[in-house]
Amino acid sequence: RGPRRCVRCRQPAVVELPGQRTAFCPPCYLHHVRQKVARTMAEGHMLRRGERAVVAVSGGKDSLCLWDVLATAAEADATDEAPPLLEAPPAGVYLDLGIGEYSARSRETVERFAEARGLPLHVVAVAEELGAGIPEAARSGARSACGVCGLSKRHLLNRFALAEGYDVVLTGHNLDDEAAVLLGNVLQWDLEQLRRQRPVLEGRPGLVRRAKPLVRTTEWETAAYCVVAGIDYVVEECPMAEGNRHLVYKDLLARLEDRAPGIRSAFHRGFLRRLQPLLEDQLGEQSLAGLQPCARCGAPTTGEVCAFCRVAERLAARREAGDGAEPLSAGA
Ligand code: Q46
Ligand code: ZN
Repeated sequence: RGPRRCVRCRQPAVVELPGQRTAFCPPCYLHHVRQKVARTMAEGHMLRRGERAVVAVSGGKDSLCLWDVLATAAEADATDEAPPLLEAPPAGVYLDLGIGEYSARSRETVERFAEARGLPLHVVAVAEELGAGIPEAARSGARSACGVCGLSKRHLLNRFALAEGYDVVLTGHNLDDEAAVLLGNVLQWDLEQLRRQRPVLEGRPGLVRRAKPLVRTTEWETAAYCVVAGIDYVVEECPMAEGNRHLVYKDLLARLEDRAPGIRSAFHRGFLRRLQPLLEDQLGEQSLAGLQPCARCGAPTTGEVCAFCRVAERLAARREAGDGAEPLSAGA
């Protein structure tokens, strides 16, 4: 048996997809990922013609892969097989989380990527908006680092997109992430989180649409894309991730996938087809009805003051009281 051949052009293959009987040469592999993303976006109605999108970039493989795919698609000529996603290469927005060296390296990586391709990049510093970077914010109270980080990302990306007039924020969540979040939500039977776990969260007054074009693309595929496309990305994990349950779920699913190739995708796809629509029917209206504008910032929230503003107020109060040095709350 000779060397494996690319399934598209019959040249020698360099990328063999685990669990799938396909292999590609470098250009056809990039084409394959771009096609998959284009299809996911079209089927999910993630972007409508003429809309402005911004890509949330972290410096990791997923978000840089996504940004590259979208920038390339916008430049592809109209006869290319991939349907055009955007009229112009999209801007990126980088959220500086204030996590020491890790954030500094991530920012440099994103800036280099943007500069080399002539893509517009915005930077939002969490410390400026929240009053402290993620590590300090986590030390100040009831939420874990990843808890404050997640809510700050959602809040600040939305605020940025609203202020700049973007129609949609695109994020680099991949299939491995989505399946791990799904497993976590199922283990807790968190029905409200399950209802909200969709590739597209439609916009409404005060909330910009959010979409995840990589929901069908695995982490392995985005890493391979970056290697083949020559994209330099931050390989190290965020130092605050330690002890994060998400990583445990991800690891469990990766081990399952080794034994039963395709199971992760079947798990996630089955949920989106079978269970999520039922939850939306049952719980959708009810959860929309409970939203009102935050008394401080106006963002839609279920309470009087949104979670982001509550953390910011807590930080400000501590600073006023002059105690910034409380130990990390265990297991928070
Ligand atoms: S960046 Fe933020 Fe992640 Fe770091 S603090 Fe946790 S949530 S692990 S994607
Ligand atoms: Zn608020």
